[in-house]
Parts: sequence; structure tokens; C-alpha cells
Amino acid sequence: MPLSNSTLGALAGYVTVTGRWWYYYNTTIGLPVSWATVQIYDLEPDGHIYPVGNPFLTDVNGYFNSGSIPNNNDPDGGYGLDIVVGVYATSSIASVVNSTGYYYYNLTTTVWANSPDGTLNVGDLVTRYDERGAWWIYSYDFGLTRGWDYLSSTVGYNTPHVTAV
Ligand SMILES: [Ca+2]
Ligand SMILES: [Ca+2]
Repeated sequence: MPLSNSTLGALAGYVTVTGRWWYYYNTTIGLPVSWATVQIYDLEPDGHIYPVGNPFLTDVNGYFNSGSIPNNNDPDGGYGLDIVVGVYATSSIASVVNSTGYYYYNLTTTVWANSPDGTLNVGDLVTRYDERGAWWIYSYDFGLTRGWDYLSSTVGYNTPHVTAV
């Protein structure tokens, strides 16, 4: 079935950001960042980033999809948001924070400037190598979210939210 004008019209003025976050298991192996919080930002001429849309989670394989975000109201006046992607080691299941109480997070250094409407696939993104320990602790592979999933799927016990420092 061909796309109707109404279908195309529904996409105009919105951008959907997709991609996948990884973390370093070691120097050569990457593993997906599962069930971590992602926030999309817009870069502004003042050099700061401002959140756009609502935070959401990666899936078990690290993939994410922001859903539709208004793209036609960039405050800098240039059409299209200037996309930066952030990932945080937190969810309703668990959080990993540093010694000052802030969540471990990573931001993309690439800026996708003046993103056109439609789907923006930013591809594979990787968290910092020197913070890999935080992502080990958070990870589905052997960390907090894995423990939650194990208990939830085996004995039906949903552990309370866990915070690790
Ligand atoms: Ca902007
Ligand atoms: Ca812009």
C-alpha cells in the first residue's frame, strides 16, 4: 500500500532518534547497554544542551527508539534539532552513582546538526572505557539488572530499586 498524504503528514515536523549503546567489557569486547535510561538533547548556540522529549529505556540488546519528538521548534531558529544523545546508568530497577551521588552517564560527542524530519539512526554509540566498571555493575550480563531479571523471571520476585556506588 502506498503511503498516503496523511501518513506522510504525520511525520512532518517530527524526528525519531534510533541507535544502540554499548559498553566496554574489556579492550576488545563490547556488550550492549541494556535497560538504561536514554535522553535526547538539543544543542544551542550557548554551547549547552537541553533535553527534548521524555527519557526512555534501551532494550535488552542496547537498542533505543526515542519516539516522535517535535523537530520544527528548535529555539536557535535553524530548522531541525541539533541532536546529542545521553545514556544514564539508572532505571526503575537499579542505579549506579559516583561518589558525589550523580548517575554515571555518557553523552555523544558527535552532534547531528539540523536533523531533518523522519528517523535519525545514529548507529552504534559506546560509553567511556575508563568508566566501564560502572557499566559492568549496571549490566544485564552480570550486574544489577541481570540479578533483577533472574529473580523476576525465575521466582517472580521483583527486587526493590538498588543503588550502587
Ligand atoms: Ca538547537
Ligand atoms: Ca538547529
